[in-house]
Amino acid sequence: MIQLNQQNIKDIAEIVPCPSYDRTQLKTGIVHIGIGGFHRSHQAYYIHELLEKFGNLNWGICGVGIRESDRKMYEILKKQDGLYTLIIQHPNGKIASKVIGSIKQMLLAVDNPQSVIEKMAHPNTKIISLTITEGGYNFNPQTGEFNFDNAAIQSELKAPHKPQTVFGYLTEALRKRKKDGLPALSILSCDNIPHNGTVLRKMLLSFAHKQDPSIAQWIEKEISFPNSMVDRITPVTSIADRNYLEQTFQIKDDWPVICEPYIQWVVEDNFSHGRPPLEKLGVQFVPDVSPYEKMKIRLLNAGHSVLGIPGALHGHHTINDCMKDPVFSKFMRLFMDQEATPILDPIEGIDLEKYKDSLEDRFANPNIKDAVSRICSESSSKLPKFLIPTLQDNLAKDQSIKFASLILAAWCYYSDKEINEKNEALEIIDQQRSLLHKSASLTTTDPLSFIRISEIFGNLLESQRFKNTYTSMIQQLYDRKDIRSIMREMIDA
Ligand code: CS2
Repeated sequence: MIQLNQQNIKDIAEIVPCPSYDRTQLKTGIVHIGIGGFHRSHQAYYIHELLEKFGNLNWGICGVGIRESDRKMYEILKKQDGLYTLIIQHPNGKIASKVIGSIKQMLLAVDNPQSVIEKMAHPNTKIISLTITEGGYNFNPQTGEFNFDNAAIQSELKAPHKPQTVFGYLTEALRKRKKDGLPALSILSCDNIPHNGTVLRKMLLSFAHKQDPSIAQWIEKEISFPNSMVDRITPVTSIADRNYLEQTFQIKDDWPVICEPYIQWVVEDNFSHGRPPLEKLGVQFVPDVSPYEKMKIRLLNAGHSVLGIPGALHGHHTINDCMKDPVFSKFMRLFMDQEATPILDPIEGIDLEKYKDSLEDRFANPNIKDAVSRICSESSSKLPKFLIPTLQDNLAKDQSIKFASLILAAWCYYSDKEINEKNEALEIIDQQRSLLHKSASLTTTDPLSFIRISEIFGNLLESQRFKNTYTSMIQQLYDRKDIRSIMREMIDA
């Protein structure tokens, strides 16, 4: 067995493709906060390909973990000198593995906060990018305003030199850049949030303004926050994936990444201090990302939840299992055709029918095995971005709402019972799990209790049509009609 690390790279290169560029010469041009599977299958992959094919060594990545829960990744990447294997799983069974070398190092903020600030404020750093999940932006979904009632935020406001959250770190690092007379940089959000750059800018400015108005002014004037749409399905790495590398290649990689072959990145071309020439690899730089991100979030991400939530309740374990079930795949397509597509604007050069067909193929990839538990995780921050706006748009336009409403009713039932219809415990990962459970468990006395969580559902209760549709679905579920039968009746209607 060969341990994946820089020292063994020559031996490993005889088995799987490895970086051919000189990693010792790599400079850190990008500091990335949130080194999970997705960053490693997407941005770090693109940068690796850039280094590999065009040898532009100024764009290496330094990963940053802000939370204690990032320690495992930190330790593994440290042991492996930032190297990891990307395993690309094609639907036809072909597997393409390669070792990615674009992450030069990783820093763990809880251990060494100063090293993170210095790296962000280093003259070579031109971009700080982020994948901090939909919930990481710390805003109230109902008002869209920054949430100051957060204990960590409160403590950083009082002690600017002791940052704890992304907002504290960014502000402290930018303060140092300004003080050192360094040029500004770009802060690039790579999360599935509509107008992700604009939202991040607004949140950071709210925070910075309260902490130090002079730095807020500087950020407002100097820093760009490009919006971007990111896409590559990246399931959670399983033990079987690690075993695959060990058994097939005798390579020991403690945290490889699995992904589909498809990859897309559409970025607003608005960078304060330069950017890597990723257009050479097919990244689309456009003046306005909004139509692309809306299409992706309202079709792909929502489509995932439309399969995942009822899928979990029924007892399907993966998204491809849901797609194999004709009731689920048809239901999802009808949701896309009848509820999501009508609220999308046409996009030049994109045929929405083909896009939806390709989503069906991607979801059905039998080798991705994307767990419904990953899709359902943090639904409380995903659905207000992926699904509820579609419901609201359709209510306003008097269009179909039944498919999306069933997903909310199913989510209520799922949150109340916390077991699936086969009596197996659901794996529920959600910061709001107890609130969701508490509200859902009042449903038998108040059928709308779940929807009263206004931070998630906004003003849905103002619509009588929604209340009627949702209540009739809740009744069916609580009368113990199984989710699949309800879906089947809806697709047959
Ligand atoms: C998924 C996304 O988390 C989710 O619910 O829909 O992670 C999705 O797989 C990616 O955005 C694909 O680009």
